[in-house]
Amino acid sequence: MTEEEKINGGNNYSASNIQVLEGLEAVRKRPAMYIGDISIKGLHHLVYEVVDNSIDEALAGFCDHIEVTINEDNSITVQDNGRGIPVDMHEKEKKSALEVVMTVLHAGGKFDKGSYKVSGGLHGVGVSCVNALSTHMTTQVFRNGKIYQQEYECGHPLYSVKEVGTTDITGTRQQFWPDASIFTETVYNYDILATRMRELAYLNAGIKITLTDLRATDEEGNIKQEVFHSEEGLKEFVRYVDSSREHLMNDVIYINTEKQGTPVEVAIMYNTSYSENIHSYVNNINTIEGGTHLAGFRRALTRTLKKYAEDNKMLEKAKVEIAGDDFREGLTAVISIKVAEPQFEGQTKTKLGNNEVMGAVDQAVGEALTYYLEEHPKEAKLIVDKVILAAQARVAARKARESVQRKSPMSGGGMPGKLADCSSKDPEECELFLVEGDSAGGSAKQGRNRTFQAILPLRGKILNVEKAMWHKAFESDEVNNIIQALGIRFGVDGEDSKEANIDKLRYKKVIIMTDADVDGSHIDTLIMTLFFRYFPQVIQHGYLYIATPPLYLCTKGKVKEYCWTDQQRQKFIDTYGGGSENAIHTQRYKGLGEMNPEQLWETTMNPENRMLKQVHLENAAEADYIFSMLMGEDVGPRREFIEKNATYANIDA
Ligand code: 0RA
Repeated sequence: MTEEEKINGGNNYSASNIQVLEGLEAVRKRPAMYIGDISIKGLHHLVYEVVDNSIDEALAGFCDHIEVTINEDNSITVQDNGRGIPVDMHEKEKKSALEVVMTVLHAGGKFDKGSYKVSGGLHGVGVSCVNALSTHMTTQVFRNGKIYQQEYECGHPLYSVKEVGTTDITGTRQQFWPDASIFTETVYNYDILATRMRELAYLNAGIKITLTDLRATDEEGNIKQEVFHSEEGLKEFVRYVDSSREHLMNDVIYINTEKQGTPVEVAIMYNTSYSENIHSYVNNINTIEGGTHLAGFRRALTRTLKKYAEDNKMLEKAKVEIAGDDFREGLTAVISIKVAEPQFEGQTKTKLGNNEVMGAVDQAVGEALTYYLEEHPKEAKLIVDKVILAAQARVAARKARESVQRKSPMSGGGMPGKLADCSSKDPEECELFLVEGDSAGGSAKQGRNRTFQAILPLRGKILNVEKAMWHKAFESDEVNNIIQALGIRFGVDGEDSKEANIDKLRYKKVIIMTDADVDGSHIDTLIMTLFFRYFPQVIQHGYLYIATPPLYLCTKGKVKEYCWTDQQRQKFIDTYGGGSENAIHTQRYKGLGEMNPEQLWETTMNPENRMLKQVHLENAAEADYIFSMLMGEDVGPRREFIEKNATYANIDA
């Protein structure tokens, strides 16, 4: 840019646009209000926001390829082959439409795109937010045979939209550099972006999304790149999520229709597992809290299967009352609907409130499922048999629970005998440590701050709930102890249900504390599986953590330092031993048991010093896929996955 352009830019944008600048300043002042948070999560949401606009253009029917590139300097480029953002003069704002889109909050909605734009929630805040939170952004529009360009710093245009060349393509190209003074983290994670791009490709059949990482080349100099593209949409999504499960049906039940003006897409598969996995989306947003679309789906499923089973006299021999939950054991489904004006409710604004949607989904699923059952009697019988088995297991589970509550050795208040509770009763400040083994449990009890830290020792490997029927979990002492200690109840008002109720959760920090070895990380995974399958709300609220005991204690004379990594240990040796290990004493901790209570407190339990890893649930469908593969029956895909990923790091990413 020439000096002259800079001056022009200044003249054009300083005086007359105070309101606009204030808008973007607000985003920079309170970024979390607009993009959720300023951590690694928010950093990745910037990409989703830009890609969303291209997806909208694709849904309008004008774009079928989106290229996302992580550049070497951790900037991101998103290019689509749509019509290109309009560049003509915007009547009211008296400047290029492109500039309005890039610099005015929520400007996206001012164009009549006639598609399903989201209001509220994490998405749909507009590309101007990304612009505001980037030190630099460059937009190029390929349109009318010309290339138009504008650049910005922290959302402020550096010059008016200008022509920079000619072209024979159409589309929009955005490149942005996230502001390191705003985000706590500015290095992009390929896997996080890949997971979302894969999901978007399944949710929007026919669109090709190319993800390229220019930071990473393999030994042969090949650039890391994946193309996500699905012709069959949700049908393939369900196959992917369920790929390591054994299916009850030949193929996915697939519904793609429009009811009462609402596009409804649903894919359903029954498998031999014991969990219910329904993933629902509204306008490509994962509605983890459910809502009216999910309610409509459940209602149709229950009504249709029940009627089919009754009409065919299949329930008479069952001798148990079938509950709603029973119809969903071993069910994997994805529901994706588009709503013009979605109302998002709930704690995380991911619960759909629109009432008119319930009937639309109910009708679509009811009709299609009725037809399927009539056409596939063999598979219908397998499904109904499975439902009856689930009902019997549920009744057995209730009996197991009741007998535990009657006879098990509980300390005061119905708490497990092994629990060393804290004195505070305020969940906000209370922490529960789930500790591997009685001996480490003993050290933790001695080392803890008993005001707010409770200890529950666990005997070795807990039950793998991925492979166990529902009632088996309630026959396990360890699982029961965890449920009792946490204060989790199942079902509301005494009604039988698999839905956990965490209203009376007794600790808002639950910390898994295991040895830093292979067995320890296996136990971590078993416990995370239990939480994910039985009470995912605890993870969703961010209450589940993993403690990280140090690997070494390094000593030189009076200087003592705990080290969590080999690099930290090497640094100690370099600093205090002149690079020689001889003058240094390093003690390697193999297990928690090797630390005395004071050391355990100091390194792993004291909030002042400890380092906790929070367990995140960023993408439920992907977590479902990973847990079923890691912990399920089928070993083939598990081996492949572990070989590809080498560590378990992905499951808490
Ligand atoms: C408004 C109107 C038109 C296209 C777009 C927005 C548009 C926005 C983005 C954002 C990323 N890629 C995009 N591609 C298109 C239609 C203008 C016309 O009538 O040609």
